[in-house]
Amino acid sequence: MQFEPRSAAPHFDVITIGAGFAGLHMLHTARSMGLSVRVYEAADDVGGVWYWNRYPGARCDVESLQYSYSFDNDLEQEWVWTERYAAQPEILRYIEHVAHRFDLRRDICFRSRVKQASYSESRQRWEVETESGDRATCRYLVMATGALSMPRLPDIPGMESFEGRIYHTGAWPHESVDFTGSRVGVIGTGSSGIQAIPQIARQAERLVVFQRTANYSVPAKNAPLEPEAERAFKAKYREYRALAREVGTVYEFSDKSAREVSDADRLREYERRWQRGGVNIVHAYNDLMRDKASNDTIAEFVRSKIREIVKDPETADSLTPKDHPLGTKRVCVDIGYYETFNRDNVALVDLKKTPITHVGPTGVQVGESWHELDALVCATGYDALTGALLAIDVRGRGGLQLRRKWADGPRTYLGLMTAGFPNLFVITGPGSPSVLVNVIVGIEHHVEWIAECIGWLRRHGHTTIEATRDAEDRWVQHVNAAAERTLYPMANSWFLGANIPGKPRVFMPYVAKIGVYRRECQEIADAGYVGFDIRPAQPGDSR
Ligand code: N01
Repeated sequence: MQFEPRSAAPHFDVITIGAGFAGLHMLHTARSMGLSVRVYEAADDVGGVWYWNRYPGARCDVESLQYSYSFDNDLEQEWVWTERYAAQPEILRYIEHVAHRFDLRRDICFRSRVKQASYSESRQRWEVETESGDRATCRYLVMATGALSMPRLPDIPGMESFEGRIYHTGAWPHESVDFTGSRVGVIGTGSSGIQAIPQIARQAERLVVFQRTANYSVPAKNAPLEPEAERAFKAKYREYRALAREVGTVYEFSDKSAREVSDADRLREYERRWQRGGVNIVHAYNDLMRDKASNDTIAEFVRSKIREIVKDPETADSLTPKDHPLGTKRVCVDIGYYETFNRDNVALVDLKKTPITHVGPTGVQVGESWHELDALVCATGYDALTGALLAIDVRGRGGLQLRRKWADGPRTYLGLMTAGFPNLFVITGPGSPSVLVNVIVGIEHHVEWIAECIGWLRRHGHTTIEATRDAEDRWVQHVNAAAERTLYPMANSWFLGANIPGKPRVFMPYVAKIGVYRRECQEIADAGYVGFDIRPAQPGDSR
C-alpha cells in the first residue's frame, strides 16, 4: 500500500513522533537550527511516560538533580526539586515548565496518534499520517516514541470477564483512584508494582499481590531535598553533567572486584550503600554485572535483608529472588516494599508455586484458591524498546515494512538508524544504551548526534543518509557480543523481549558505558559518517 499525500499536506524539515523528554528536546534543538518542525503526540499534553504513569507511588529511581535536561544552564539552575527522588506530578510539572519556557507547544499536534509513515523514494520525503487522517511530509523523521510506552495487559484467561475495575500502571486514569474499602489485586512486581504496592496497601481494605518472579529491590531512602544540598550540587552541575555523559548516572563507582576484598569489608560496604539508598549499591564493585560469583555476594546480601524485614518465613522465601543474578532485571528502588508484606491486610500469592488459573467476573482463581476482588491493577510492563515503533506502520525504501524487517528482532546501526529507511532516526532505540542509562543522558546524546548529522548533510548539500546493511550487521554483532560478556542474558527480562510471548529473544540495549558509545558514534560522524550511504540533493531540491 503506497501512501498518497494530498497536495495540501504541509511539509516540514523534521517531523518528530512523541512529546516526552526526547521529542521536546528534539523539537527545541531542531528549531534552534532554523529547521521547521512538527511534533505529533497521542496524548492531550506533553510528558510522554510521565503523562501516563500516574499510578500511586510513581516516581523516578534516578535522583532528581540528575534526572533533568542539561542543555540549558539557566533551566537547571532555576528549577527547584523538592525530593531526592521526584514523584510523577513533580516530573510532569518540570516537563510542562520546559514546554512553556521554550514555547514548544505551538509546534505540537496533540491527540494525534501516528498510524503510518512511508518513505517516498521519488520525493525523498517521509509521508506521515495520523489516525484522524492528518497528513504531513518531512525530510527527516525522528521517532521519539519511548522505550517503555506500550503498556501490556497480561493474557490471562478470562481477563475480559472481570466486572470490577481494571487498571494498567502505564495508562493510569487522570482522575484520582480511591481504593478505600476495596479488595485490590496487583499483578506484577517490577519497578511499577513495587512502587504502587505499598501505597495501595495503605488505602485498600485488602491487597493481594500476584507475583510471578521475585525481584531484587533496594530502599530509596527518599527524603526532602535540603536546599543546602541542592545548592552544593548545582554549584558543580557542569562537573556532574560531564561525568554523567561518561557514565550515564553518577554513582560512587569502584575500581575493585568484589572478590578482592574480605567478606567483612564487603558486607560493610553493602550495608553502607543500603543505608544510603538507591541503585548506588549495584556499583559497590566493578564486576558485579560480569562475574557470577561476585554477583552472588550482593544478591545474597539483598536476600538476607528480605529475610530480616519480612516476618513470615514463607512469604519472605517467596519474595526472595533465586532464579536470576541481581541487576539482570532492572533493580527496583522502593519505599517500604518488603515491609508492606508485614501488614495484616496484604497477602502474597506466589505464582511460581501455583499459576493463575483464570480471572472470573469477581476475582482471580489460583489453583484451589479463589481471591474475591473489586479492582485489578496490572503492573505487567511494556512491549519494550520496539513496541511503540512497530505500532506505527513504518515503510521504507521499496515499501519495506519495519515490522517485517524486524520480525526476527530489531536491527539498527548505532541504535540510531536502520538500513532501508533513509532519514529515519530513532531516539533511545534498540542497539543503543537507552534503558540501561539515565534515559535523559541517552536522549540528549541522541538529539545532539541527530542534529549534528542533519546540519552536516545540509552543509554538504546531501539529502539522504541511510545505514548500510554491512555496517548494521557489524553493529548488531557488536551489541550482542557486548551483552554476552555480561550476566544480563541470564534473566528472562524485557531487555530480551522475554515478557512478550512470541517476541524474538534478542538482547536489545547496548551494554557499553555511554561514554564509550558516545565516542563510537562521534568517530563515525567525524570520519564522514562511515557505514552510511549518503546521497546528494537532486537538482532544484532546496530541503
Ligand atoms: O514492568 P516490568 P514495570 N502474569 O516488565 C509481571 C521502568 N520504570 O512497569 O518478571 C503474572 O519490569 C512480570 O513478571 P515476570 C523501568 O525501567 C521505571 O514494572 O515477567 N505476572 C513482572 O513482575 C522498569 O524496569 C520506574 O515473571 C506477569 C511485572 O509483571 C520498566 O519501566 C518506575 C504477567 C512487569 O514488570 C518496566 O517496569 C516504573 C502475567 N501474565 C517503571 N505478565 C522508575 O523510574 C507480566 N507479569 C522508578
